[in-house]
Amino acid sequence: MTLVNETSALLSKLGVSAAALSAGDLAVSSPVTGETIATVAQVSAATAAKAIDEAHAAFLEWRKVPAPRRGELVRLLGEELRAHKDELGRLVSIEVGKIPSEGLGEVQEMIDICDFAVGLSRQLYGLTIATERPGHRMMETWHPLGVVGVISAFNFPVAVWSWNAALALVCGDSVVWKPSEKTPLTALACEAIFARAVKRFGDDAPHGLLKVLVGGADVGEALVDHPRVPLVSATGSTRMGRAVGPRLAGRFARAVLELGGNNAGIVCPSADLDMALRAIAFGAMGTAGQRCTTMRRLFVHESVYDQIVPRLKKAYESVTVGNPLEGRALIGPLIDKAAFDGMQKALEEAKAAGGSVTGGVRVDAGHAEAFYVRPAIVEMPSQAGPVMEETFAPILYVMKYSDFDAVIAEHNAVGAGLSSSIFTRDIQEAERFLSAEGSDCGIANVNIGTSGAEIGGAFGGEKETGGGRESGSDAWKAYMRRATNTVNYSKALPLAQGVSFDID
Ligand code: UN1
Repeated sequence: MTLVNETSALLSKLGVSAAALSAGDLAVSSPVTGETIATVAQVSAATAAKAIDEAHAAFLEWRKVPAPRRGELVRLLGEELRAHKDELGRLVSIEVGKIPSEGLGEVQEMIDICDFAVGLSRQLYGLTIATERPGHRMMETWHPLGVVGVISAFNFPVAVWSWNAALALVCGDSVVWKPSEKTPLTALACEAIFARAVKRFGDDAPHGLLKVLVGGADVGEALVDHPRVPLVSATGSTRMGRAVGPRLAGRFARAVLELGGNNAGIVCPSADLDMALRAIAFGAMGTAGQRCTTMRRLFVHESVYDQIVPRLKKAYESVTVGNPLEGRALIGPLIDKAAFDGMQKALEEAKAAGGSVTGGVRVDAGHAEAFYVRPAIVEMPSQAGPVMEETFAPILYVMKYSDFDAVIAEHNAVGAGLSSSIFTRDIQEAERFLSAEGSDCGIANVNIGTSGAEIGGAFGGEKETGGGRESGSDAWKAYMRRATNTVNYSKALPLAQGVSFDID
């Protein structure tokens, strides 16, 4: 079966009509072969504004539905995702080039966040607070916020939406989603899956609870500027975040930003080297380096450098790169030519800065417009040049260290502070890495790599990563507004000493 036919068959099983695949002028190509697999319709900024108004009307109804009942809708969404996991996972593989286990893994993250949010729908707790006033009670109440705008990136085309949507829905919000222009098909599939859940749920889910807006930058801007969108959760590049953040701040709207990651690992003298090697290989090469949590920098203690780096190079040279839809490739393609060019540019800069490059060359998979590349490992004399920047491709910069304090400082010296890990069996090193003077990232791990964060923890980072938090822990609070309520059940109204009003 051709890729076009398979895509169409998958989408029809998922509930998207074949007509949608040739409905407009946005060409969707699969990075697996580089061929165009659909041309879908895009909405205008005016249509986007209308959709936001409809989502706002839906919010006004949805906020009145009790939270545990809202949780039931998300439970049904989780069921539908379970039932369609294979198809949606395969579609992710076709649209972004993930290997099958990663395409399915992404859908599993969606299922997991649904389960989490269902539980959360009965746990949107506020505190009861001791008041200084006699005969009073003080408490906090969490209320639905409004329309939540979601802007997602190509690399997690469905999971990021679900981390936001599952929470937003149990919190009583409606959702307007602008997926990456590179991945509209998986977004249309999610819309259809959600529609099935709504159908099973019943009439108390208002029309317009989820709007998917396929479109360009003007649609993103419509979402960012619309006064009825109190929160925009945007995942993507730091450059995108720099454009979105100030515009939201300008109208006092909230932002959940998940931006770049220039994540590092540190291998200490006492590390279990086999374990470290496996974790580094997975974290640095997995998803062809196109995760925000990809390991991009590695600091290795000089005493173990020669035991680990040659083995790592061997793994880089032998890993199978190829078509993720057939065979046993562990690394699929880059998303497009721009990604390949960006990688080559970074490697040239690294060489100019004294780096020694292994790998990084294009792999011929028989498709002129598909960009497969052997992952690159670059031994650097110091942390300089392209090492300071996130390049969204499989490049691991390796540096030697000798002093623990100095390596922590180097680790923290880059702009993005998303994920980090240390490999050590020395408890003092491990604890110092996790302490206030250790890693400055939103995710800090011991003896496990930088990627593969579970949905139960709050996902996000610091500094140029945007400071946002999605998914687990208390991330839900960003999707609600808090009121502090004070109730006076006494017969008196205490005012400041010496203050009284003549009201007779
Ligand atoms: C991302 O790359 O945008 O921790 C998210 C991970 C995944 C999420 C990555 N659970 O690698």
